[in-house]
Amino acid sequence: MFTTKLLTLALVVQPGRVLLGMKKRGFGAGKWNGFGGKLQRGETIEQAAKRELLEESGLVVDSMEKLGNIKFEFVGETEILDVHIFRVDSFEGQPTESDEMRPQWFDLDKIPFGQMWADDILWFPMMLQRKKFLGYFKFQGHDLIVEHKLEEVKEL
Ligand code: 6OG
Repeated sequence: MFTTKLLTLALVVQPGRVLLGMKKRGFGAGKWNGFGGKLQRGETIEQAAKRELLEESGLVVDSMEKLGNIKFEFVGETEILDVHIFRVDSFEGQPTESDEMRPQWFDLDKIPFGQMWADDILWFPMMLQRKKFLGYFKFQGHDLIVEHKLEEVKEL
């Protein structure tokens, strides 16, 4: 019996660079990633994405663009992570370290894919080109992708 957990992930992009956070604790600790997390009761996915971005990076955003949805399965586990991915191009505030994340800007030709989830290198190019995408990744452990599908779509 599989269960699904809804999660958000926001990538903040500026001309020539992207903001990533070093995850300091919990799931994915030690990896650079966008900012996000679980929905709270009563929240829409977009509300959760904005709240998580604010909590983890200190940035306030007005609008975000929904670009992707990826479902992750882990061999031996029954919980599917249903991650909704947003791109943010304008924001207010300064990136600020939180308990969970240490934010840092990366030039687009120096994105640290070697220290990120293994799926990221496959969909980041689409995200950076504002293409919408749907994906499914099956992981064995936290580093090995054993199966995946990724497609560009017109609408999510
Ligand atoms: P918390 O458990 O900290 O939320 N996330 C992933 N992000 C990428 N790029 N690849 C994955 O491949 C991921 N699995 C989860 C979603 C976890 C955060 O990590 C993201 C959330 O933003 C497996 O609340």
